[in-house]
This record gives sequence, structure tokens and C-alpha cells, in this order.
Amino acid sequence: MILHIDMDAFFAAIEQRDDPFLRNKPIIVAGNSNRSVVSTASYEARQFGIHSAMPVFQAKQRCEHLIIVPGNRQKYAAESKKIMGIIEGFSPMVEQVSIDEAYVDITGCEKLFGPPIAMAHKIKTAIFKELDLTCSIGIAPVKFLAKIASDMDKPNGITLINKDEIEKFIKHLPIARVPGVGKQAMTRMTILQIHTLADIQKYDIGLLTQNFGKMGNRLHELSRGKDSSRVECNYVRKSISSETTLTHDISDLTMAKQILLALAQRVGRDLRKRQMVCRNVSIKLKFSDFTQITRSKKIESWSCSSTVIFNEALCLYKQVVLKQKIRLLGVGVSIFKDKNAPVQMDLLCPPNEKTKKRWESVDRAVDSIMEKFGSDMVIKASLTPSSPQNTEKDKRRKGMQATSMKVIIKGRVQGVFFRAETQKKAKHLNLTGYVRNLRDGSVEAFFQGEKERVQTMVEWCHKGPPASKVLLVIPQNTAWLPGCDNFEIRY
Ligand code: DCP
Ligand code: MG
Repeated sequence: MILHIDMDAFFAAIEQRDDPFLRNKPIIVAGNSNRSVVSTASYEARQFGIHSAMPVFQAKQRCEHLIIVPGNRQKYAAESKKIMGIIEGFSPMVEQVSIDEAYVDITGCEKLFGPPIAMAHKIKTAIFKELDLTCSIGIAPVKFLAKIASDMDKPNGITLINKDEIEKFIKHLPIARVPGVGKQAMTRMTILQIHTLADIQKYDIGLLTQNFGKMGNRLHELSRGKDSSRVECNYVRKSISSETTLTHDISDLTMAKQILLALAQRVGRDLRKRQMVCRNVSIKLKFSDFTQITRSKKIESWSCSSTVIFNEALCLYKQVVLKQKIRLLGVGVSIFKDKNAPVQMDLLCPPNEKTKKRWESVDRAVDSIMEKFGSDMVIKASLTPSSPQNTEKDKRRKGMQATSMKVIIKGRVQGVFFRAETQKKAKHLNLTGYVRNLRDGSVEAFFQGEKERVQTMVEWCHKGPPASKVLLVIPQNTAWLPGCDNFEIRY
């Protein structure tokens, strides 16, 4: 199946998003001279019959409250790049055809993202969540129908044309809606009594090319629901990377390890989503004085395993002589090939298929948890505080069983006092985590550390600190939160 994704009122929607004053108002993006034309109109302006390419003076005549916003191509291009980046997270087969539209071949993506409709929903949600912009998506077995479909339920819609619906769809499809049929062609269509795409079937190729030139051939093909054009992946991705600016500069190896692992997992997941394997791993370090270095190395064999990427990144990191603290860490991979192309045995993991398969299944499990709960939810067991290779503080906990627990506390518990008391107690018990007020008036606290102490803390919550009236404490088991070194009050 093929998706065609088209952003809704693209330039106008960006302007409305960035300026609350413009929201829900009739606006156009255009030059402010009467000689200018509308590049796009918000859906509110379209209700007045205003559309792209209309002269601005005409648009003004149609709507007296019309707001004219000067365009900012650079900003739109930057948003377009972000959108394409999000889409590429779903399938490597993306063909961008204009600033705000792209075709996506989703063959083989069903295992990862579900049926086409579900995938379309996921893409829409991802774009909306990240950029606060809506798009419309058409889904069909061929490109031209996907394109027509994306325009059928605008704005913010999804239209699916299944294989067995094509014939019926073509029968009723006005010929003017077929991409490439312009005003000139329409005059001939009327003469030839062609009103729907199916009407084309009445004529042979000779007559069609005689009347419509090269387009005649294509119309002949399209009228039978066929479209030989493929999604041309015009973006060969040469590297995948992920980096993070740290909340405070660090020099501690354990912290660096945790961050490198989280980054390696993100990069590995991206590789696996694209069904690719890589041959090169790199790291990027930016220091306190903003200077930066990158280090990279070729790995022994093709891989998409987060563990392999992490091990290589860590190895590169250890070779760097640290003279300053680090403010940013990044992990990248490059030199790709399709995962299904023959791959040599993974030499970094023991050369044993069983071990490799085990890592692959760990990767898959981690991917699905990250997909559901976000990338912070998973940390490799060897890096949690119960591990012997951890910080001094963690070494003291050696042999102790570590756990993490979230509690929701309901009652008359709001206020600085309660949070400060909770923090004091948690620090006393050597626990890390946080406490914060929730919107509904209850308090959420997250504790992690030695199991018994976490339990003591939860019991303390049940009783409630001085001057609070705790009605209900709801403890929830939760995953370990990486990089959580302190017990903080969050606002
Ligand atoms: N554009 C332009 N001049 C035109 C048509 C479009 O500058 N004659 C720009 C502005 C649009 C963007 O390209 O925002 C995308 O074009 P679309 O045809 O996809 O139109 P919109 O995204 O604005 O609206 P729709 O919701 O109909 O897709
Ligand atoms: Mg658009």
C-alpha cells in the first residue's frame, strides 16, 4: 500500500500555530501588495472562497477581516524537513514531492505499525504531537489514487481506497480530479464526453494520445486503476544519530554510560525500524567550553544491535582523554545496507547464533517497551544501581536488591511542607526520585533505591508527614528511571 501525506493549509497553519492571535481567524500567507497572489489560505479564509493563487486584492474583497501574513520560506522549509524526518521514522521508502507532501511505500511495515489505517493514525499523531500541525492522508494500492484520496477528507482526514474498491471509485471519479488534468485538457474532455475517469476506457490509446499527447497513455493506464510509477526514495540516509545536551555538565563514567546506552538504543531502534544494518559507529562530545570532538570506528561486522552500538560507542568514549566536563553526548551510525542483504556473523557478540538471537529478541522487547512508554523506561540491567559496576554510592548498595516505585497520594497533602518533608525522608533513606503536585490536587512521588527502604518510604507515605491528611496512597510498580541521581522536588 502507498500513503500520500499532505499537510493542511501548510504555511497558514504554521503561522497560526506560532501566533495565538491568528488562530481560528481568516488569514492568508502572501505579499502585502495588491499585485501579490495568495500562496495559501487558512481554512477559515477558505470559507469566503479564498484559495491559493488568487490575487490578494480579490481575497480582500471577499473577506473584510482578512489578515495577511508575510511568508517565511525558511521557516516552512525547516518544518518540512522535520515532517519528512518524522515520516522516515515509519518507513525508509519516502518520496517527498513538494514542501508539504510525500508518498510513503509502507510495504512490509505492517508488522511494526499495524494495518495501513493504524499506521496513518500513528503518523498523524506523531506529526501533531511533535509539531502541532495536522495533515491529511490518502491510502491506496497505487500512487495516483493515494494522492486523490489524501484530498478527499481535508483537513485532518484519512481516506482509504482498498484494491477491491478501485473499480467503483474510478467509475465515479470526476476526471478533473485526476492529477495532471488541467483546464486545457478539460475542454477536450467535455467535447469527448469524458466526465469520469472510467469514461476514458471508451477510447483506445491512439485517440487518447492524439488528443492528450503523452498524457493519453497515462490516462489509459490510470482509467484501469493501474499506475506503474513507484515511490522513488529520493532521500538516501547516510547516517542516523541521536544526541542530548545534558542538564548539567558531567565527567562521571557511570552517567556517561547510561546516556550512551540510551542514545545507542534510540539509534539502534531507528536502524531496526528501517530494516537496515550499519558498519560504522561514532560518538560526539561537546565540552563545557563548547568545543567538540567526534570519534568513529568501523565495526567488525554489519549490525543493528543496540548492544553492539553501545559497546562500540563506549569503547570510543573510553579512548577520549577528558580534560573538561561534558555538556553534550551523541551516538551515530553510518554506512548502511538493507538488513535482508546477506549479513556476516556478528563478531562482537560471541560468534554463536543463539546469543545473537537472544540479543535480537532483547532489542525487540526493548523497542516495543520504548514504543509504548518512551525511551526513558528501559535501562540495561548492568547499569542499574544494583550492579557492581556502578558508582560509589551504588557500590555501597552492592548485594542489596534495588527497586523503583511510584506512589500517588490523595488527601490534604498539597503544599511546600509536604514535599519538603518527603524529600527529607527520601534523602535520609538514601533514595532517589522526585515528588511533585499533580493538577488534580494529589501528589505523585517516585522512589528508587534499596527495596526495603523504598517499602519503608511507601509506608511513611501511608501515615503521612506531619500536618497532612493522607486519605489514600496508591503504589505502582514502575521501571527504573535512568540518570536519576538525587531526590528532587519538581514543580
Ligand atoms: N503554495 C504556494 N503557491 C501555490 C500553492 C501552494 O506558495 N499556488 C504553498 C503554500 C502551501 C504549500 O505550498 O501552504 C502547500 O501547498 P498545498 O497545495 O498542499 O496547499 P495547503 O497545504 O496550503 O492546503 P491544503 O490543506 O489544501 O493542502
Ligand atoms: Mg497541503
